Amino acid sequence: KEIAKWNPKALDLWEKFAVPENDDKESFQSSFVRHVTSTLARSVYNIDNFSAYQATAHTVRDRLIKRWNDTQQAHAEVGPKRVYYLSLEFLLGRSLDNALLNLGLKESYGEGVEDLGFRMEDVLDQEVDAALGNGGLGRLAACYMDSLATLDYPAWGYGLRYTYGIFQQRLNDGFQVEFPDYWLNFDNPWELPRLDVVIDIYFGGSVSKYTDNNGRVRAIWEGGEPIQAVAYDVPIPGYGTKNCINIRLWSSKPKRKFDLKHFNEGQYEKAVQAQMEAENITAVLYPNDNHMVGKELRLKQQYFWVAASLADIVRRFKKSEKPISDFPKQVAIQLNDTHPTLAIVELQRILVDVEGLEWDDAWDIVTDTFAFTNHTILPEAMEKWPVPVLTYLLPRHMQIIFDINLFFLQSVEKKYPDDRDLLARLSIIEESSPQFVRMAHLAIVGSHRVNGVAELHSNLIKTTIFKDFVKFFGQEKFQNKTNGITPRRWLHQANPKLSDLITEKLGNKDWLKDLFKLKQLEKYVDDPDFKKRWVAVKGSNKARLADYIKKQTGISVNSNALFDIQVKRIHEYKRQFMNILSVIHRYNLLKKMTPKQRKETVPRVVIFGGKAAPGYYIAKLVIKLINSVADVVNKDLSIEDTLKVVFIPDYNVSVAEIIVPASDISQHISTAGTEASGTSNMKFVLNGGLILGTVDGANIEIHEEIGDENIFMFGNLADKVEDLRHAHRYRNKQMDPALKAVLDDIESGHFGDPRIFVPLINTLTIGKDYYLLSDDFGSYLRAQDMVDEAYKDKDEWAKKSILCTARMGKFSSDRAIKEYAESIWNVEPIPVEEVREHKLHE
Ligand code: F58
Repeated sequence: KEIAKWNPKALDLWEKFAVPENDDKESFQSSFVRHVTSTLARSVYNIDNFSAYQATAHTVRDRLIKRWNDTQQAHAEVGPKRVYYLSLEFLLGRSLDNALLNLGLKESYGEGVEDLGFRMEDVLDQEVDAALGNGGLGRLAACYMDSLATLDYPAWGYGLRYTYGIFQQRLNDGFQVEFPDYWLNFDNPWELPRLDVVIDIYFGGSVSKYTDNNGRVRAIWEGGEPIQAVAYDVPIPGYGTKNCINIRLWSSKPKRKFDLKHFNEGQYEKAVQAQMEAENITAVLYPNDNHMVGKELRLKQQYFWVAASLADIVRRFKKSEKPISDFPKQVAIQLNDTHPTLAIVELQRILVDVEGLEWDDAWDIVTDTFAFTNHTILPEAMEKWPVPVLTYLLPRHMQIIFDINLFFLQSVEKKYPDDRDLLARLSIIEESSPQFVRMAHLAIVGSHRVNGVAELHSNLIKTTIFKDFVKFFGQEKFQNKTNGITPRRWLHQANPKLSDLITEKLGNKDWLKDLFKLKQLEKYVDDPDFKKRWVAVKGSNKARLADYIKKQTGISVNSNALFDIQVKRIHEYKRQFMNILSVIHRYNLLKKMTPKQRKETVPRVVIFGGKAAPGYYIAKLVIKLINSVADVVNKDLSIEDTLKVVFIPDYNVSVAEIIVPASDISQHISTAGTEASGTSNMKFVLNGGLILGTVDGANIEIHEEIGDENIFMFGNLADKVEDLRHAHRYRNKQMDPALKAVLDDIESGHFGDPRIFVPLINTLTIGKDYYLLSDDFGSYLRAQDMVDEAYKDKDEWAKKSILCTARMGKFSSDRAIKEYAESIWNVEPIPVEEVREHKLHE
């Protein structure tokens, strides 16, 4: 408006030169060449695949920014309730292919690139993954952002911009070695630095009390050291919509560039120390999966992130000029696990200390705003922080936590007088020496909804770790939201051939927005031509994986063999150890067979992949054992290619996109009750791979959807696990003979120096076999036999594969997000295009 007043003709110019919406081939090519010459300072004479990737990425980025701006403007216009997803991890993977597909540009830009002398495949392959996450939890956050954007929800993600993402894994003599993942080495076209969005975050200092004009005692926190949080925005485009949402990642930066006092005293090192410490906060992603490490820096990361995010959220709310009591009507905040729990305390602090609200009024706003998702039941993963550390870093927050606990325990006591044990069990403070703050307790008390991530898991947390909270708060507060995955990345992008075949059969791409439409594929299960094409797609995906394996490991595998895959973080509860033990068992059987018997068996390629946390000794030994077994088996010509074992190094999102479409069988074999949900199980089945799994996590619901005939389930049930653990101590000698034979084989030195594996084997013998490998080994082997038998009937197998895909509608992250939106957040979609058109007509 100001510009129009000053120069009435200016707006016409702005209109004329607005970023062109043109998505045709020529517009792409002109933009590509412009970026090569202006952005990259290169020319046709010195451009390689990497520069071609950069030029393509920048062209797409221009389009994304346009949508991003339009979306933010439309939201500002309507002023809707927004949802904020706070996650310490967003495991996005690559962005270019995804953006091209979601924006509908893949074809025209693909042709455009080819005309200019490049192959789109090679161009896409230049991108490094954004690997700001460990595993399931971080990838779930990325799938949820895709669904939020696709379903037109006004949503924001908030996280940290780590300089180093999850480490790169390489193998040295079969052992894992870790290398830093410096993903920002080259420019990152997928982020928009917002150097003007800067927030000061304080640590330390002290609290003093004063009496305000109304005679009320108030607290002020002062004297802390400031560190700056700088915003970097990552646009997330929806599929088949103009909606483009934002993930805001914070990067830490020193407030003052230099400590002049030290510098003038000639202490240069001290002068830069503060600067380095500030930058350290967002330097590195902690590489643990399902395990708490109580590092002070980790706690600083958590507070830095939630304080910056809340300041940003409150600032945006205040622009609406609504009364502060309307906050929960405008803002829903989802806590992805307990990592952002300090946000509850920070909002209470802002409302009471800064806005001057009464405690109870503030607390109602806080609890109406937050909801909390739990992702694990494992005790070693539960976050707790020592009170002395919190007191020193965040003195005011520690006082507030004590007050929250006091008022909470008073209300418990009122309802259940004389139950001191109940008070101790529910308390947010663990009364040990030193005391600890139990973050899950704080998250439950400060939220209006708590959810688990699959039915079994949600029921288990209600009856075990959170049982007392259910008794106090009632059932309604505790819900289930079964996880989901985005079909855009995990079928359309990762498996283009299958996606094309499905689209051809169904007549359109509507299934990508309504996955239940896949049901229509069931009509064709007995159509020989369709089955043949379905099998051919699987075959070509297996050939693609075989090529990748050859390139990465040098191992040649036969792509007509059964591909049996277990890829996920390496953890004792996930039982990769049990898998490799069964491989040894298989190998020994094959060796004993006559050539004729061998000819009748189903050849297998057993594929592993996954990272072990750098400090997780037993998990690292599992990787070594897999590689040692692979060395022996793959060299043994006597078994005539009936078995190969492969460990694919550096498993990550983009590698998963090659692996997932290529499975015949994938394994999800956690001890019952330990895997909260699992999400790779969904990805494999959606791509027509069958699963071999335990009665755990989302396997159970997948089984319900796809039916008995299409899944191989085995093992003890969750309700037996506790008793079996107790029984164990007495019965080492009765170990399953097949298991014992395999352990003997390792100990005999058949797979290299057996001394290396002693601590691993001890987990089953001297240890208590906590994850019950001995109890499940027999039924596991029987299930494996059933897989072999079933695979012999190729026609039946093809039918199972089709039915798997056809029945996976439930596991779209769109379904999950709609459930969150309707029964937790109370937010509505805002169709950006409609808002803009409406605005134009005004
Ligand atoms: C995973 N948790 C669950 N945590 O293990 C898996 O069953 C579930 O499907 C998935 O969440 C999504 O709900 C998980 O990945 C982590 O990686 C945390 C990272 C930060 C430290 C603690 C573990």
